[in-house]
Amino acid sequence: MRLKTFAFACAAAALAAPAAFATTLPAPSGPVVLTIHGAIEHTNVGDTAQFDLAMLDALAGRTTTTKTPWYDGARDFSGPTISAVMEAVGAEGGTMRMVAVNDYAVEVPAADATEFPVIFATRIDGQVLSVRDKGPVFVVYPFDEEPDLYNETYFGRSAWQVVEIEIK
Ligand SMILES: Nc1nc2c(c(=O)[nH]1)N[C@H]1C(S)=C(S)[C@@H](COP(=O)(O)O)O[C@H]1N2
Ligand SMILES: [Mo]
Repeated sequence: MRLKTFAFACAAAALAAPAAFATTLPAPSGPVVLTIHGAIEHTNVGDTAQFDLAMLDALAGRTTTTKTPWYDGARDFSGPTISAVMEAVGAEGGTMRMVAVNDYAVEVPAADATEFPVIFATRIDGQVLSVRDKGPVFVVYPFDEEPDLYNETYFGRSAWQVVEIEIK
């Protein structure tokens, strides 16, 4: 019985291995919207992981319908989950330092992404978020599903116009 369990665990680990130990990401072919560096295992341009929009779209994502302090009423935000992006780069740190185009930066605990389905929204109501309108990447918490998050702590972590993330 114990041996069987062990054998099963080995088979499962072997199956998981190609993804878990992949050392490269495909290179971006379109305009780069997000660059991740620091404590990551998987890189594609030097020691950074760079994503174009198509690469972000290929990751597991979701649509979060929620009100926010920044728009009238509830809107549909969609994009990859932060956890999917962190998995894609093999993030190993406990903190994600989000850096925005206007040099706003905020440190977000990596645990937020495992506790809640936080997304890097690339679209609002199906339209690509332009830099003029909080794009290319906007950190969106599921406020309507998790009302306890609707406060200044999480508003501050709701960085918009994010272009760079340092994992540390
Ligand atoms: N890119 C960017 N994102 C940002 C900020 C910023 O200045 N730039 N401010 C943060 C903070 S500290 C809070 S509380 C809210 C502020 O939203 P408000 O400017 O609408 O009050 O957005 C967050 N996201
Ligand atoms: Mo804030």
